[in-house]
Amino acid sequence: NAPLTAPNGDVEAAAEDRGSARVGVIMGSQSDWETMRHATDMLTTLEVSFEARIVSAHRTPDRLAEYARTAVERGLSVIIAGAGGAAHLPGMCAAWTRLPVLGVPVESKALKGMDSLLSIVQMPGGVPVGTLAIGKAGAINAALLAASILALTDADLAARLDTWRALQTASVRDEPEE
Ligand code: RP5
Repeated sequence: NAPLTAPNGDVEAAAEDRGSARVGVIMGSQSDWETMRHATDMLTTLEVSFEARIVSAHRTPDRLAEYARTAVERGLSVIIAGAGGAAHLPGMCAAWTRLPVLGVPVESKALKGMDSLLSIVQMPGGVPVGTLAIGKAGAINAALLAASILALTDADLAARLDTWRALQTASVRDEPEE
């Protein structure tokens, strides 16, 4: 599958490409896109097809239920969910689907993302959300983890992931530069 990208950062544009996406990237608000675009950038780099949508657990609860309940039948394999503050999105998404859900705590203004992190990570036993770091690093790693999951059954993607990791390793200098 060709990667489905949001070339101009337009979440809705990416959403229009729904159909062949393997990873669903959802976020609670347009304001989360600045963080979550790092996940979609990495998916694009690894040539993993995705869709990006705004789905709020609080403001659009019916949209969330519809999205998560139909995720399997629409062909998604992994969902990456980013939210900030009272970040119920990943947990509520996980309640509606058996797909692996990777949660990205978006950095909030008031509490710097600690609220987001604790909201996402402290799921009760029985409804797992794989929780990543706060902010950009978490978004990047969510994409890499999604790719690792898909690579278990996709040799071409596994090779691309190995190459990306090797390039990262090769880019690290032996000594610091002045
Ligand atoms: C959460 O509230 C969103 O995930 C976002 O991180 C936060 C703030 O949303 P906005 O007020 O910017 O729309 O639901």
